[in-house]
Amino acid sequence: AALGQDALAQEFVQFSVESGVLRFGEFKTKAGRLSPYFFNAGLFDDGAKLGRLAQFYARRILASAIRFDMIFGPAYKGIPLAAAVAIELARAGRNVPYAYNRKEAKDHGEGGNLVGAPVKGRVLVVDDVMSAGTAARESIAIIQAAGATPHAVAIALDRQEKATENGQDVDHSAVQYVRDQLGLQVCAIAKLSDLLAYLQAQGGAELGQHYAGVLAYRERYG
Ligand code: OMP
Repeated sequence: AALGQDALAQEFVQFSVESGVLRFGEFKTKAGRLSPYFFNAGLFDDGAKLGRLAQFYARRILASAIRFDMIFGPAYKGIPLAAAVAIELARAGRNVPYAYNRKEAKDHGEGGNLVGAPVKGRVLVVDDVMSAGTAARESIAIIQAAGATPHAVAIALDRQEKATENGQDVDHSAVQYVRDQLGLQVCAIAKLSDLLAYLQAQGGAELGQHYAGVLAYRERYG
């Protein structure tokens, strides 16, 4: 990586591109934005890739000043992420409880929508991507309903986009909104700016040709 760049983020972007997780083309995001790139964390789809992904999260989380008592993985995609990150944190000497939710209400057996450790204390949400911030708000509501404190969110990719409120774009970024209005710290392995730096560094190579389109997207929604 070039001087001044975030080496871990550059390494992660490269890993994501090589794994086919980060792709270029035309994609519609959850917020209805037409994006020239898409990050599909579900394609970290073997043990080695999932393990490596968890190492990236753990390094970022441990290097951050974020203090937390437990990990929460929002259904569905956050569940394997939270589990893998919990394993990796324990390996690094930080063994914390983890829990996740199910989307379907259960009226037999143990009951309730939460599985795993009791949801209490300062909770770190482990999720895949933040775009407009809708998923983060859903996790916050679940944690609050359990009587715990939503404290921070760890994501693989911060798309650095404007938040939406009631389906409308607003002037602040999703991360800004989550930090300032909802009071949660956000820690991302990589951001859109890291992806742009990576693409720019490819120059005339095939990947470098996506730079202009991704930059234009940031101008529009960033
Ligand atoms: P927000 O809820 O708008 O922050 O969007 C985050 C969610 O969008 C993620 O949890 C994914 O389900 C999905 N997503 C991706 O997985 N990768 C992307 O590159 C973009 C999105 C998206 O739809 O914005």
